[in-house]
Amino acid sequence: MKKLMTILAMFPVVGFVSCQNPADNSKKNDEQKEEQKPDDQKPDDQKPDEQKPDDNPPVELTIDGSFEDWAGLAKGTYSQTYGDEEATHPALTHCKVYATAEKIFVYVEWDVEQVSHDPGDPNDLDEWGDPKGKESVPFHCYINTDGNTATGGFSDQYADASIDVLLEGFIYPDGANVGSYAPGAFAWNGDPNGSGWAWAELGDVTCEGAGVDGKYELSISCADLKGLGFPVADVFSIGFDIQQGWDSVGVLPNAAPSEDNASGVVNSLSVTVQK
Ligand SMILES: [Ca+2]
Repeated sequence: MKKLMTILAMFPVVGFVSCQNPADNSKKNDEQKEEQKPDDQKPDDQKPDEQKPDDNPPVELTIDGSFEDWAGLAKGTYSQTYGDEEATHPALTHCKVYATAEKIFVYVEWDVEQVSHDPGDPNDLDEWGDPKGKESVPFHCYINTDGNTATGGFSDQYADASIDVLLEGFIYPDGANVGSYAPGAFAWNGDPNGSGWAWAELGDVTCEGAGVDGKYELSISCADLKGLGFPVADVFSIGFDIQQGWDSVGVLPNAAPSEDNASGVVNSLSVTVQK
């Protein structure tokens, strides 16, 4: 919407410049004086873009496990979806996504009755030296970074099958407590619009995460995604899953299976970057 306003705001300026003519009569000069008011006295629609008040400038949300700042976001600046209780994997119940040029912010809720986390024996370590219990609740972000439905894949969970980057991390990093999000990043390396678990390791993407049982917020660094070769387009899309023992129990967006759509798989959630 802001882009459209910018284009509209350009027309009076273009019109004014094209009217400048040294042979203008006095009436014209009076009109020019009227037009040449300082920018800050002009109506909003005649101000240069950089001086126009922006009702909804991009904001930086704080990842601290309290969610008040999400409630303050203006309608239309973020995307959200609610899970269908009849979905095949219904444990994720709601998500909101808000993106700026710097970060993608995610807020997600799940049904704690459907997601157990087993801290396990803290001395029972996996091959990386981490407690095995931490792997009880993997959380994935699937990002169609380029917004292009011809690239990426993973039709298993998203009908548009255009996921370019996967982030894989844990909601309970120590197995016991909700903690920050420190995922690994992977690029789709299957067929375009293909299916299967076909990902190639990319490296690290800086994220933060915080929350409580059933509610979580996280941020993803757009600069890091760009650095790995996956800049985030002005309109991109994203989806999420929460797992138990490496199987999805919650997927968003989702739908109830129907005659036309037996799997209940739907498109990833479209998000417009706020600038
Ligand atoms: Ca894509």
